[in-house]
Amino acid sequence: MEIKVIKNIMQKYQDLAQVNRSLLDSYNIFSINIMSSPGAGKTTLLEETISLLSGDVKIAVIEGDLMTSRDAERIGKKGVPVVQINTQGGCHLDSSMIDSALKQFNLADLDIVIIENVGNLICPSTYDLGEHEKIVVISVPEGDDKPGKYPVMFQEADLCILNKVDLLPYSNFNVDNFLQDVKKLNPDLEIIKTSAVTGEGMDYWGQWLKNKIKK
Ligand SMILES: Nc1nc2c(ncn2[C@@H]2O[C@H](COP(=O)(O)OP(=O)(O)O)[C@@H](O)[C@H]2O)c(=O)[nH]1
Ligand SMILES: [Mg+2]
Repeated sequence: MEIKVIKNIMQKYQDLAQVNRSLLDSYNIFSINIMSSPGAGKTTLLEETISLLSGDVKIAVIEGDLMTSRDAERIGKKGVPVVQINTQGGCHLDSSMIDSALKQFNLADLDIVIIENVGNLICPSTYDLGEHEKIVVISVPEGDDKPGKYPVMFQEADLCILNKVDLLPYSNFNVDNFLQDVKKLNPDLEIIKTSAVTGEGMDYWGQWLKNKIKK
């Protein structure tokens, strides 16, 4: 009986994810779910992406954190619509939270909705929020061994961003080992190397995102 209840809850989240995706589709909006450990550089990448694409592309951001609205304040300063979700201890966002957040935006005026998930390489990987693509961000100081340790995240991802490449000269991060490990888990996963600080790779990433716009 208990198992049945759990199943029903999961089905509810899955159905709502589909509702979110259909809503985004009806407005021709492309949506991504960005996941990483805390501090890999998600918010910084978003700040720089907004600077890079503003004018051309209309972006809104949903920020997920356990507590505080610090990331939403950072994104708000960039002049785009932003909603902060506080999970109050929850380790991932779910589709009902995204449903509530989407209601805060004027969807007719958007090209892209970017979701910054709670910092964590485990829980967020298996929750469908209704996004179109999942992006995993790994940063150089975390070490090159993370794909093997957190395989589901890399198996579920549609794109991998290797951030903080400006720190490679000061680290023992082995890019070849990293690429090989990722390939074993997800042979077709594209990897973009970036530095949100020096701007390396940011034009390529901006173009990747622009190519996904549906209108
Ligand atoms: N050296 C370097 N630092 C970065 C880069 N991207 C982000 N950071 C720094 O990493 C820290 C965490 O960044 P933040 O964007 O808040 O990470 P988040 O927790 O994933 O959102 C901040 O001090 C950023 O300035 C990068 O490409 N290179
Ligand atoms: Mg952040």
